[in-house]
Amino acid sequence: MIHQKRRISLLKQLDDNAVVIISTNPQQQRSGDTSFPFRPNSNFYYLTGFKEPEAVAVFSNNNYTIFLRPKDKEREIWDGKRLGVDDAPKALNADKSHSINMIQELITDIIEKDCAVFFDPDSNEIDSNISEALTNHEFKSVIPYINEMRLFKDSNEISLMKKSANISVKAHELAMKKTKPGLHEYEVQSIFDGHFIKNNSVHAYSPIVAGGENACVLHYTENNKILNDGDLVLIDAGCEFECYASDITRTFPVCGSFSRPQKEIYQIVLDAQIAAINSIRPGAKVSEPHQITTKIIREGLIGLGILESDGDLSQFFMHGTGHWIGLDVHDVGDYKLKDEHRTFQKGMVITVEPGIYIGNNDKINPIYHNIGVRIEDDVFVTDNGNTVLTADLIKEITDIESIMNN
Ligand SMILES: [Mn+2]
Repeated sequence: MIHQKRRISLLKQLDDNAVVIISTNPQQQRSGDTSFPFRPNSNFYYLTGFKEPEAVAVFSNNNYTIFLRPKDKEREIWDGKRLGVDDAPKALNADKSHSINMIQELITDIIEKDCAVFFDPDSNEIDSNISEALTNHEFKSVIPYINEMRLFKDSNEISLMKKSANISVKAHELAMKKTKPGLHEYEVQSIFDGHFIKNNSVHAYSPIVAGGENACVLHYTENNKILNDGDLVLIDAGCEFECYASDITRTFPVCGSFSRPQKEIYQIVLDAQIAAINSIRPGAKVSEPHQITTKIIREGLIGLGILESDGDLSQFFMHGTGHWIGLDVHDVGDYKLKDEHRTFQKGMVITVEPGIYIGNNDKINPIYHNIGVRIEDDVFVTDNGNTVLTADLIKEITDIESIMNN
C-alpha cells in the first residue's frame, strides 16, 4: 500500500495526462558468467517495492501496468523463482502485467497519444527502446519530483532506517571490542561482513578500515594493512537493510588507549560533531552544521598550533559535513532551492561527519603526524529537533577506552 500511496502522491504533482515510466537496474556482470548481487533501482523500488531485475513500471491516474520477467521453468532452476506475469497484479497492486519481452509492442497501446511521458533520463536501455516506440510524445524528467519525495522519509522508511542503523551500530561495537594490534584491516572488516550478513543486510558502500596514515586517504578501501600499536583506526562502514542505508564512522586507538595528541585531535572532531548535530532542527539552514564544524575545527587546530590563524583549513578538513541518506547512502534531494540553502524539515535524514586528517606534514609537530579522525552519525529531523538514529554507538573518549579494555 505504501508504494501505491507514493505513486498517487507523485502523480498528483504531475500534469493530469502524465504517464510515468520507470525501470529497474540491469543485472551487472562481474566476470565471465558471474554477476554482482542484484540491487534494484532506488526510484523503481521506492514506487513499486519490487526487487526482481528486468522490470518496468508504467503508471498514470487510471492505470498501473508492470512489465516483468515471465515464469521460466529452466531459468528458475538456475537463478531462482520469479514472481511471473500471472501473480504480479495481486502481489504488486497493479492493474495489469505483461512479459518484459512485450514492452516495445505494448507500450504504445498503454500510453495514449496525448500523454506527457515522465521518465528517468539516466535510466537503462530498456528506456531507450521504449522511447523509440514513443517518438511522438513529449518527454519530461520525473527525477526532480521523485528526489523531493525521497528527501522526506515516511514512518515506514524511518523504521527501516532505524533497523539499518541498529545493525551497523552493533557491528561497530563488535569491532571496537575485537580490534587489537597485529590484526589486518580486512580482519576487522570481516566483523562487519559477518554481522551484516547475519542480519540479512549488505554493505551500503565499500567499507573503509584505515589504520594510521591510511585514514588520511578519504576513500581508502584496500583494507589490507596491519593495524599497529599506537595508531588510530578509522572505520567508515554501514549496512543496507531492505535497501535502506546507514552510514557510520568511528575512530579509535588500535591498542585501546588514546595518546595525548590523538585525544586532542579526537576531542576537537567530537565537539564539532556534537555541536553540529545540536544545530539540526526544522527551520535551521542545511548549511549550518558545516559552518559550525569548520568554526570549531579551525579554532581547535589554531589552539594546538597546527593551523595559523589565517591558515587554510581545507588542508586538514577537506570534505563536507554531511549528506542526505536513505535508499542511497548519498541520497537524492536538493541542498539548495533557487541558489539558497534550504532549511531542515521534519522527515529529512542527514549524516554529520566532520574530520581532521594530518599526514606527514613537515611543518607540523610530528606528534600529530598520521592522525586521521572522522566521526559520523545519521540524524533524523523531527518536529522539534532531531533524533540520532545511530545514537546507541559510543563516541566519548572514556567510553571507547572502557569498552576496549573490558
Ligand atoms: Mn557519509
